[in-house]
Amino acid sequence: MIKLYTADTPNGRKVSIALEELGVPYEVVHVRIDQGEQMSDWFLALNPNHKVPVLDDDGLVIWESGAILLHLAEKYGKLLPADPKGRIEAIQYAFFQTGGIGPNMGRFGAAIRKPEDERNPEMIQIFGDEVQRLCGVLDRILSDGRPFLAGEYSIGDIMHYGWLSIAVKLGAPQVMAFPRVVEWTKRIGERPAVQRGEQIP
Ligand SMILES: N[C@@H](CCC(=O)N[C@@H](CS)C(=O)NCC(=O)O)C(=O)O
Repeated sequence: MIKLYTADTPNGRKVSIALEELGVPYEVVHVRIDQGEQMSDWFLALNPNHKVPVLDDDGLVIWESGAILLHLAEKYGKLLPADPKGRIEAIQYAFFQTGGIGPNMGRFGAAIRKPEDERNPEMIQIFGDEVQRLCGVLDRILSDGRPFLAGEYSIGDIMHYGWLSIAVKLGAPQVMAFPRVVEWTKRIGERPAVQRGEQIP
């Protein structure tokens, strides 16, 4: 049985969205990161990096959302194109997210959520500009009319969706400046499996 340790965050939801898309049964453990539960001994034994998501697949424990999605896609033979070029493209987009949109949107969000008297305008500018630049890159990729990043729907799309869908819902100008990115985010959000995965936990 698959056990997913997650929280109501964009990174956690990547995995519930993928599991819903695969139609695989799984058990959910809600890790209360709002209460610091990720620092408890039992959780550190699963992930020394104290972050969700973590997947326990019958004793095989995996952390880092990209590694988890790659494992699931390979195990169930879905969410990765079958042809070698499409397959490595999907993996490339998954890596691109963990080094790009993930950390930059995370830090941008943290910077703008600070109380007004603690806000650092320089940090907001730096991370906001980088988010906008990365959205411009995605826009350029989508400009050839492809419906999804690697052609067909893949782990590369799921990795990007969580953060970008929040930004679109909030109307963040860094993302709204790129209609193709907004459209692609909405296309993913219409999938029933995505809507189910977004309800977890
Ligand atoms: N690179 C990691 C990022 C995971 C991550 O940042 N998780 C956040 C929630 S979105 C977390 O658990 N934060 C708790 C902490 O840092 O202590 C991944 O892709 O899995």
